[in-house]
Amino acid sequence: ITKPEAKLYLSFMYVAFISLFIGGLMGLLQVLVRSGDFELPLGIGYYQILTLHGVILALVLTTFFIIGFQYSLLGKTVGMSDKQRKLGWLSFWTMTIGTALTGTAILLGEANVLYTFYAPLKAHPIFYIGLALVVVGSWISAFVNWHQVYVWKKAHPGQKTPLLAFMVTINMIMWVICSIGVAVAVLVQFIPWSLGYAETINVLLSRTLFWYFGHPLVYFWLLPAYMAWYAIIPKIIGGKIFSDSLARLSFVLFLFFSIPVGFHHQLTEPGIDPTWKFIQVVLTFMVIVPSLMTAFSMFAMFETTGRKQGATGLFDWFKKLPWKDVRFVAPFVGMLAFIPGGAGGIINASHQLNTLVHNTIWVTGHFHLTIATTVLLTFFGIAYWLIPHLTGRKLTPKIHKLGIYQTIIWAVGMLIMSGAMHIQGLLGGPRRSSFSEYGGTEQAAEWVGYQTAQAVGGTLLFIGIVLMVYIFVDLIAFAPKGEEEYPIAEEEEDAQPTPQWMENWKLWIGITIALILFAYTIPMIDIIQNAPPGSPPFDGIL
Ligand code: HAS
Repeated sequence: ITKPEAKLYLSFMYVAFISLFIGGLMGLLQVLVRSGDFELPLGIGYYQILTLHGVILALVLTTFFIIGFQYSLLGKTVGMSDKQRKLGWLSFWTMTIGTALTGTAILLGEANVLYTFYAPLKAHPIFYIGLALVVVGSWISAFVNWHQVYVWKKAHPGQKTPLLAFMVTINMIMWVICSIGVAVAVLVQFIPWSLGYAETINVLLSRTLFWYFGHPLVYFWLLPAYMAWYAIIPKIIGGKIFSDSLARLSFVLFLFFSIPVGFHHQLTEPGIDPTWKFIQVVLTFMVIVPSLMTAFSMFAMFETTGRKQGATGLFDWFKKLPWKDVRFVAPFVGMLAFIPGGAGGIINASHQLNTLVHNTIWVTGHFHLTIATTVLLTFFGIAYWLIPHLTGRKLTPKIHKLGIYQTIIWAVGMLIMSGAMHIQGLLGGPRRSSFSEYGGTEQAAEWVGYQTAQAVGGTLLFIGIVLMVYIFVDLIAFAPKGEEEYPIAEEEEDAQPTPQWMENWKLWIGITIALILFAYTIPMIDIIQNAPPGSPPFDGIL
């Protein structure tokens, strides 16, 4: 990786880690407020900090980390030209300006609409314009990524695209197809409405367009973590990729089934025919399959590697894993968290069970296990080698140790916070609410202990964030100069060759679009034709 390239990739990382700190601080304030023992000073509103927390962590940190990481993967596997790098900067600045606009609207208290910005909650137009710029910037990066792969393919006719480049291509195809939904909602519905050109807004249409985007969004977060699990972790533990074809197939399945499933976020919403909800629930169960394939693949890779290193018996291979290497330990804890996190997702997706957990703080517990543990710990695992690789420094034994403490603090904090959220959710505790005794009801009194536990867990998580930011700064500026490897694994020697049809992009995109049209056309016509008179804006009490 050349110096100018490293500068580009690092810029994305700076924004990601600054976001981590700001978003984490907002999270700390929230759990403290919800414990009932703390009040926000200076007239700051609960929904102001909740919006900042959600937007800056779920949308900004993730997108910046992912795009920076993906650029580096492609730079490493297929190369990056000067022109592509310049366009890379264009994507960075477009996204950064968008983030600054959106952030300003939130900080001024003009956008207390949370990260899902459901209508009829209404924000200042700058909030939506900023978000639109973030999406446009990410599209520029998608086109740069595809161009990088295209140029490589032209220079290497008949060769299969390197696995990581194939994975980035899929993730960005999924991202562009799904973000068209949110772009339409923002440009056609929200911006004209917030500017006063449209008096009303079709609420159900805006929510449906949001979730058409919102569910694949969670896989846009997950797939870069899977890239590391499939193709980087094997190298770190001294093994090889279990199966190149299986890894590619699981990514293709994600492309098919990530998008036509948004209704599982809208199961309790009126105005959508139950048949279509049922169909999208079935498709949701299909998107579980590639994660189960990944789980299988990880176990197989761990066991094969351990046995090659001399492990015998049923579970000896487990001991052979490099337990002192933070590049492995952090993502591994992330994998462990995905076992309950994924099981929770399956519960959410089951229509009848969803009626129990929907809009309760159980859902918050679910996504703190998935995005805030599985994905984030994997991103930290990547940062431990990527940052020193880019800055020309060494990951020292001291940082390995600190990183393992960081992982433990995170795991314990999350166990307490997310565990308490799951239980409180089952007891009916609502999500997205500040502290309240609800008029002294008995049920609300039951929740208070769990809210205190969330404050304890959340405080530990904030300590974890401070430690992670310290590690980041160390790897940027203070760690000793040296070379850190960019670990990309090879395939097993006896692997079957990956079939040519794996790269039939027209077929993959064709099937994806056909599934989307099948799952969405009729309900969308229904939602548009039978729209009730639009809702007036609701921006009174926040
Ligand atoms: Fe989810 C709500 C369903 C996965 C994130 N989800 C959310 C929200 C977020 C989110 C942010 O159906 C809240 C949105 C909002 O604000 O309203 N989710 C699922 C399903 C899955 C799933 C079926 N979610 C994720 C991932 C996320 C994420 C991943 C972020 C990255 N989710 C839902 C539903 C709702 C929902 C409903 C709406 C709820 C409502 O009513 O509002 C599946 O993809 C999960 C499949 C995963 C597995 C796990 C496989 C396990 C693996 C680990 C293996 C471990 C190893 C370790 C190898 C089946 C791969 C080795 C261990 C040794 C011991 C050696």
